[in-house]
Amino acid sequence: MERKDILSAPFVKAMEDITANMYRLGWDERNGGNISYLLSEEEVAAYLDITRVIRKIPTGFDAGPLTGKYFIVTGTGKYFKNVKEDPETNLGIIRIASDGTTADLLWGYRDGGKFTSELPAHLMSHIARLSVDPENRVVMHCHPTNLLAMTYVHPLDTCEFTHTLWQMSTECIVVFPEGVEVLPWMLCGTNEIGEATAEKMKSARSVVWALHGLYGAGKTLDEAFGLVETVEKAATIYMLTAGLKRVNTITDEQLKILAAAFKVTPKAGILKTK
Ligand code: 2HA
Ligand code: ZN
Repeated sequence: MERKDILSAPFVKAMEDITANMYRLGWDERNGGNISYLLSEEEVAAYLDITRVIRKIPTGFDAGPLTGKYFIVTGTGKYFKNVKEDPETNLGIIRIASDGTTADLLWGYRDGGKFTSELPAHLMSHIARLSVDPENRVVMHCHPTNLLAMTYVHPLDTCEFTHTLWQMSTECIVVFPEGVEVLPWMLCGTNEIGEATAEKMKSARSVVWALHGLYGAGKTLDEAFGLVETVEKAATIYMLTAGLKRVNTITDEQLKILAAAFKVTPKAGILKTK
C-alpha cells in the first residue's frame, strides 16, 4: 500500500500550528502544556504501517475504555516552541494496547522520549468527554498568564469563578454556557489529579487547575483552542479591572438575554433567579 509522508499529514501540521500559536501567546513557557488529539485508524493508516510498533510504553494506569484508540500526543519535557521545527522528536503517535496499560508507539519521540507526564489527566479526560460527547477529540493543557493570575486573587469556587468570567466579556456565556470547573492546587502528573480533572470534564470542557493552568477539551483543535482563548481573554479583562472601581457590569438579566438569544443553557445555580 502506498503511504503518504506523515510530515504532510493534516493532523501533524495542525499540531505544529496550534503549539506554535499557543507558545506565541505565552501560554506554554519552557515545557509547559500538553495536547492529546484522538485520531481515527483510517487517518493514521494512510501514513503509517499500524502493525509496526516502535516501542511499548507503560501508561501508568488503566486506560481500558480507550483500547485500540490512536492519539497524537506532545512529548514529556518537550517545548511547544520547538514542535514545528522537529515534530518527530516533540510529538508521538500512540495506540492504547489491548491490556489498557501500555501504549504502542507508532511514530515520533525519536530521541527515545515518551508522551507527556500528564497522560493520565489527558486520557481520563478523553474517557469522560467521550461519555458525554462522542465527537470529542482534543484535550489541551496550558498555562494562560491571566487565568493563572486570576486564581491567585479570585475565590476558587466553581460558581463564583464562572460568574465572574461570564461578566468579563459578552461572548463568554455563549462559548462556555456550562461554565468552568475549578480544582484546588494539586500535584500535577499524578493519577489523582487526572481522576479529579476527568470527573469535572463530565460537566464542563474547561477545568482550571488553580495556581497552575487550564485544561480545555473540544471536537477539534480549533474548538479547544478557541475555548482556552475565550477563558483567557475574560481572565485578562478581570485582571485589568480587578484593582479598579467597577462602575459597569454585564448583569444577570443581560446574561439571561444572551443565553436565550444564542439558545444556550447556562449552568444552573449561577445566575440570580430574581
Ligand atoms: O508538561 O504543563 O503540567 C508540563 C506541564 C505539566
Ligand atoms: Zn502544566
